[in-house]
This record gives sequence, structure tokens and C-alpha cells, in this order.
Amino acid sequence: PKEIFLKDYKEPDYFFEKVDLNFQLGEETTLVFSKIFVSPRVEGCSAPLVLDGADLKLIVLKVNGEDVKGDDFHVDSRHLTLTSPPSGKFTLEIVTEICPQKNTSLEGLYKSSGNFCTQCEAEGFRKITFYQDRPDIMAKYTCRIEGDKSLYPVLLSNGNLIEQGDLEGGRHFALWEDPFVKPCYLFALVAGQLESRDDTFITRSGRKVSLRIWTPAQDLPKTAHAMYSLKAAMKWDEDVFGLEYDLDLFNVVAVPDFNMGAMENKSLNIFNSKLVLASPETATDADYAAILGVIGHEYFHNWTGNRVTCRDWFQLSLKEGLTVFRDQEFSSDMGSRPVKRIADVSKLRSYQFPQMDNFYTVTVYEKGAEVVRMYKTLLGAPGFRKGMDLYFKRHDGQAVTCEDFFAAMRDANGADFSNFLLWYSQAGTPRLNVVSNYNAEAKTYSLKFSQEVPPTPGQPVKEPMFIPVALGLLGSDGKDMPLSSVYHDGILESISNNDQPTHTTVLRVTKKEEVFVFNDMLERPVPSILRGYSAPVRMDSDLTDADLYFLLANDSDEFNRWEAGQVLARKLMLTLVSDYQQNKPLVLNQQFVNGIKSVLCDSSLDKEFIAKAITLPGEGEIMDMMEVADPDTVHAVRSFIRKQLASELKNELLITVGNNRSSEKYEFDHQNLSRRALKNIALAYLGSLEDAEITELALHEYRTATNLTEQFAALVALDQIPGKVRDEVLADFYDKWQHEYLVINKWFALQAMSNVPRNVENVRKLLNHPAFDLRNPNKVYSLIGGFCGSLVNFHAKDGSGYKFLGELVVQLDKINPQVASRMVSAFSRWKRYDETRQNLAKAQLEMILSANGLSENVFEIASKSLA
Ligand code: BAL
Ligand code: ZN
Repeated sequence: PKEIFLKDYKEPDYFFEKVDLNFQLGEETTLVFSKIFVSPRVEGCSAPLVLDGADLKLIVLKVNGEDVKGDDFHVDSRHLTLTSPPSGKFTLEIVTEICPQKNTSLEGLYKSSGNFCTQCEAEGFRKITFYQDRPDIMAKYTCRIEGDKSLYPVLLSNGNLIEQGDLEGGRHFALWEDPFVKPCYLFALVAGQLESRDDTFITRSGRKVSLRIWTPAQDLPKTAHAMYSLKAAMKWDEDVFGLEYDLDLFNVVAVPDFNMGAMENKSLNIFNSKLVLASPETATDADYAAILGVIGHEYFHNWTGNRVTCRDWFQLSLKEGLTVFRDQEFSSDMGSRPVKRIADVSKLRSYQFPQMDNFYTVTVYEKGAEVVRMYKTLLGAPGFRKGMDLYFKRHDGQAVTCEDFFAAMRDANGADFSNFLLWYSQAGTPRLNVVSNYNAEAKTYSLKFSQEVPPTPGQPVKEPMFIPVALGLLGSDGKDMPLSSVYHDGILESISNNDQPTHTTVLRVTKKEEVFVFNDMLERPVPSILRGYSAPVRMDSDLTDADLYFLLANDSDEFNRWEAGQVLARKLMLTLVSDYQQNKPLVLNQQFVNGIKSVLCDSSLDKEFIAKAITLPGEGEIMDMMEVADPDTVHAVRSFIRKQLASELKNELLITVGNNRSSEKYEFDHQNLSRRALKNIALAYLGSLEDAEITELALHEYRTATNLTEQFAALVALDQIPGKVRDEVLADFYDKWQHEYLVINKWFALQAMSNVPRNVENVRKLLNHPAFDLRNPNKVYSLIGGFCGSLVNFHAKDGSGYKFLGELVVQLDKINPQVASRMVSAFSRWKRYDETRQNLAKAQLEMILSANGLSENVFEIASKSLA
């Protein structure tokens, strides 16, 4: 397949103004009737009209009501081309036959778990009918659905329900009309046996919106939290961005077989059921938080993605980066802002930094959100809002680019953003180095910033980036010093806020090297740099360990307080990695133990923050900092530190567990979830001790837990302790929850991630477990994805882990190429490892590429990985 480049973007020759669809749902095949009202972009256009199509059987093709003659069109496996369309406007009628029952790719229209459902983003619509399947073709749609009434009593599509009724032969129909233009990737259809939880939302202008969350009847009780989240999101978008919902009906459908997390189809959001269904017994706090965030995310797309969409798929970050930013802000406002920021940055670090630039990735989503966040950091909340207002005013109903978003932010604020657009075009994570100098005589304090963007494939030389650096300076009393001015480029710049000194200022670092000087410094401050992680860079500085401990104890910016602890932990882990590789004995620095202890025992701190602050950086993060990634060593070192901390702080950890047990009733509120987070991390630390007393304690927690958050945490603690108890509890957990597939997925993942030696054999066995099914993406993500996350076994030096994945990818590709391609990306960093592992991984990638009938999805990732 030919690679596509942004520079090759061309406006379409033909627009589609209106599309009338009619689906005749059947048990063998489904017929799709499509009538498209076509208009040429330029009058007199005689260019061929090329439509995309995949796995379609063409039954009828008419232009202006007449059958198209054989000479005037051409069909192959990817396109239908009208070679000489009429000039001027015309209608195009197409009938295609498709087989949703056989569609295991879960793209286009598919039937699974008894119901019909669609997934069209990015290019699934071409599996339904021939169409210009690109986001800049925006049309108004009607959709008529006809099917058996007893099998499919519920028939849903986008927009408003215009008409419905019974037909002969036990069939019925529904006619839907969407008054808003949309690209075809936002089209949706659902048909099946579903019931709804109904509610209403009154918009701020007084309109009543019906809200319905659809699931199979037995799951309805688990939709209360999703409904709460939806109503909270609707209110939040009105309050923060002035954005109101624009139709009278909003549907959410939960389906068990879904490639992604969820999909923002206009007024008919379709969700992976794991991001809708929750009860205290079957979902953890992390699930509740994810549901809140993703329900918000999909709802927020109604404006950022649907009303204003992307011109082409190179602009994916326009809607995803912005919408992730919006969902992050929503979750922050609903819970703890600093803790949410810590969680988001941890995610960015563990996935984005090591990731290749592919399509639906952390690079597009989370790094995209960081870029949007920088606009807000630079402009402040009111300036950012002005930019958003202008963006909607200019582009409502359009398909636009990241540059259009940039222009709206700039123009609404008359802002000088210098080279900010490089964030969209220049790949790689900038490295920012900071050197400080205190001149006691002159009473000046200077910070010298130098930046470098590492070369990436196709971009050997990089320009300096525009990096907003949020900064505070702490005095020896641990308090923020008031800041009123700074020397920069020979000019004294005021940094006061409404004539009041400020405690955090945002320095605009735009050059390869530049210096900022603060005057009248009576003592050497300790700088808190990049507060709130104000730019997605990797920072090195000359801060001493003493400075970092000082920040850990005092920084008013909670993110940087956490970050100071993480920098100390990363330094410590890298030192111990080097010791381990040189066969030196491992010794844990006492100052570090004391630092962790003081955070653990500080009752003035938020418990959720403590839980984050005592969590060590992930193994992937440390491997990413090494010249040659060494999974065995990193795992051994991280386990050693955990165990040492647990041993030295055993009493404090036991007290923490004891003091934070649940009352009877589960509440998903900050106070309760913070308590559970702290208790669970304490228990996890204790589990690393592998002693009988702790096994008893964890068993007690497991047996007495009244919610899954605590029960599963106890299981995780026990999972670290190999032996009979572990095996019995895992079996007990399965017995208890075997009828709850979402809980069983956690059970698969826990076992898959285990570091017990040769766990690959256990995972192979689990592939044949009656509860496992290769056709269900969630199960694949849990078992196979979970295994790829296990440092020791996936990267086993005998190649058994890589071989397992290689074979699985080939098998899976025949069922679901999108899911297979996600799995193959576990190989994408193979060059980071030692020569033996490199050869083993390379051999698997080559084997995958040589497989017969390989999909484009897998080919793309595997070949790019090898390049
Ligand atoms: N657009 C795909 C799913 C999501 O990001 O909302
Ligand atoms: Zn999204």
C-alpha cells in the first residue's frame, strides 16, 4: 500500500450535500441502499468520482435514476470509480450487499453478541457502502433501518427519530434524520435487544434533552454512574465553555465487542461496555474514574470533533488532543486537580515517550492534550476561552486543521506565539537543561535554559521549540518568594499579576539557549521549575538531592512536590541498576527511606496524593532512560526497592492499612477513593515482603472486602506471593465472578502480567480457558496485552515471550487486524534492547511480515518497526 503524506492533501472534486441511507437488516446478508446528492466543487468539473469501498458487493448503481453503463464505471477491491459523471449536480444511487454476521474486524457494520452495531472511525464507513470516506466530506444524513421486530426491537441511528412503524412478516422500521452536517466517520447504527436507563437534562437555555443509556436488560442496574457522569459533563461544558447540547435526544449504547474505548458518533455514542458498566462489586475506583472521563470525552466531542471536525486524518490531534484536554479538565474539576495531573503525566511518560508516531496513540491523544494545555498556560483561562469562542465562531460546521485552531487562539488574544506551531510538525520530545547560579554579592539569581530536540526518522535537524516554563522560587522558609520582574534579553520584564507580585510565573523559552535573571535575591532560592508540568519536555537540572528533598517537603505546587520525589527515585533506581549490572550489592539510601516515610506519615496531605507520591516510577520509564534497556535488571532493582521500603516501613504500612478500611457502603467520592488508594498501595508494598503474617492480612482483606477496589487490591497483593494460597485465591476469584465478564478480564490481566518465571506457559493455557475468546478485543487486551506488559516474561531471553506474541499476531490478524496491529506495537521498541533480544524480536517481525494475507494495519506497524 502507498503511504499517504500531509503535503499531498487535495480538496475533493465533489461534495456530498445529502445522503439517504436505508438498511435492510438480515440474518445472512444486509442490503444497504444509499442515495447521495452530489455537487461538484467547481462548476463544469468532469473529473472521475472515486468512491472508497471494502468487502462490498455492488448490486445497483444509478446516476440521476438511470443504471450506469459498464463503460462508465469501474469497481475493484478498494474503489468504485464513476469515470464520466454528469456535469453539475446529480444523484447517485448505490445498493450494496454486506455480511455483518461474518465481520469479525469490528469495523463498519457488524453483528456481535446478538446485536448490530457500527464503528466507522477512521475508515469503517467504506465497509458499509461506497462513499468518499474522508472527513472533509460533510453531509446531512437520513437513515432508515428495517429489521425483524422480535430480534431487533430497538433501531437507533444519529439525530431525531422521525417515523417508526410495523411492516409485514414481523418486521419493523425506524427513520432517523440528523439535522447537522457530518463526516461519514460519525455515522452510527445500532439494532438489537436493548433496554434503556432514561433521564433528562435541562440545558441552560431551558431545553429538555432526553438521555438514554442502552444495554442488555441484565446490565441496566450498572449504568447509574455513567448517567451521573453524562449529566455532570453536560453541565460542566455549559459552565466552563458555554457549550450546550444541540439536539433533544442523546443516546449511549454499551456493547461488549468493541475495538476502541468508545466512539463519539453524533448523538449516538457507542461504548465498549467496560467504560459504561459499573457497580461497587464489579468495578474498581479506576473503572469509575475512567467511565467519568470517557463519558465526558465522548460527550465533549459533540463540539470538538463533531460540530467542528478534522479536514484529514493528519489533523486527528485537532479533535483528540483538544477533547482529551477537555476531559482532563473535567475530571480535575470533579476530583483532585493535582492528583489528576500526576496521573496524566505518568501516563504520558510511560507510553508517549517510548511510542512510535501512529494513529490512535498516546502521541495524538495525550501529547496533543499537552499542546492544548500550553495554550491555556500561556493565555490563562479567560484568554483560552476567548480562543475557543473564536474557534467555534469561525469554524462551526467545517472540517479544519490544527493551524486553524492555533490561529483562533492567537487572533482572539492578539498573542505572539512565535514558533509554537512546531509542536504540531516537529516530532520527538525536547530535552530542556537548566543551570542555576546565585551571585551573593550582586544578589541575583539566574537560570540558564538550553534545549535540544533529538533527531527522529525523516527529521534529522530540529528547530528550538516554544516552551512555557511555569516557575516558582522557594525561600529557606519553604514559602514561595513573591516575584515581580525578571531580566530577559537585556530587558526588565514585569511579571506581576494586576500589579501584585506573583508566586508562579510563566517564562517563555523559545531559543536554543537563554538566560533569565532575578534581582534583589537576599538568599539563594530553591527553584520549582516546570510547575504542573507546563510543557511536555524531558528536563534535567542542576538541582541537588538536598534541593529535591526540600521541594518534596515544601513545594506549594503539588505536582512538583510529587515530581521531586520521582526525580529522586529515578536517580536512585538508575544508580542501583548500574550497581546491579556490576554485581555490586544493592543498598537503599536511608535518606530516600526517610523521605518516603515522611510523606506516608504526613496527615496534612491528601491521601490520594500520598498514594501517588510513594509509588515508584514505572519500569518502562527507567528503561527508557537507559542506553540499552535491561528489563531483568530494572525489574530486580524496582522489586528490591519496594521490598526494602516495605521492610523498613512495615509498621507504618500496617497502620495505614488498618486506619483506612472501608465502612459498609461504597461511595465514589474523593474522601473515600483517596482512603482506598492509600490503603491499597500500602497493602501492595506489604505483599512484596512475602511473609506469612502479610499473607494472612491480605487474605483477611480479600475475604472481608465489600467492593471490588479493595478485593482486587488484596488479590494483587497475594498474587506477588507464589504458592498454594495464591493459587487458591485466584481459583476462588474465578468461581465467584465467572458470570461477570468484565471482572474476569481483570483476572486474566493479573495472571498475564505476573513475573513468575516461565509464565508464558500459563498464558498459553489461559488462551484455551472457556472464558477466553480471541474475537473479543477486551479479552485480547487483558491476556495478550497484559502479557506484553510483563517485563520479565515478555522479554525472556530465550525468546519465548516474543515467539508467543509473533504467533498470536498472525492468528489474530485473520480475525481482527486493528486489534492485531495494536498487539504488534509491543515490538516497536525492539532496537532499545541488547543484541540477543534485538535478534529475537526482529525474527518475529520478519516472520509476521512474511505471513500470507497480512492486513495493511499489521503490515504498517511491523514494517515501520523494522525500518
Ligand atoms: N474517536 C475515537 C474515540 C475517541 O477518541 O473518542
Ligand atoms: Zn476522542
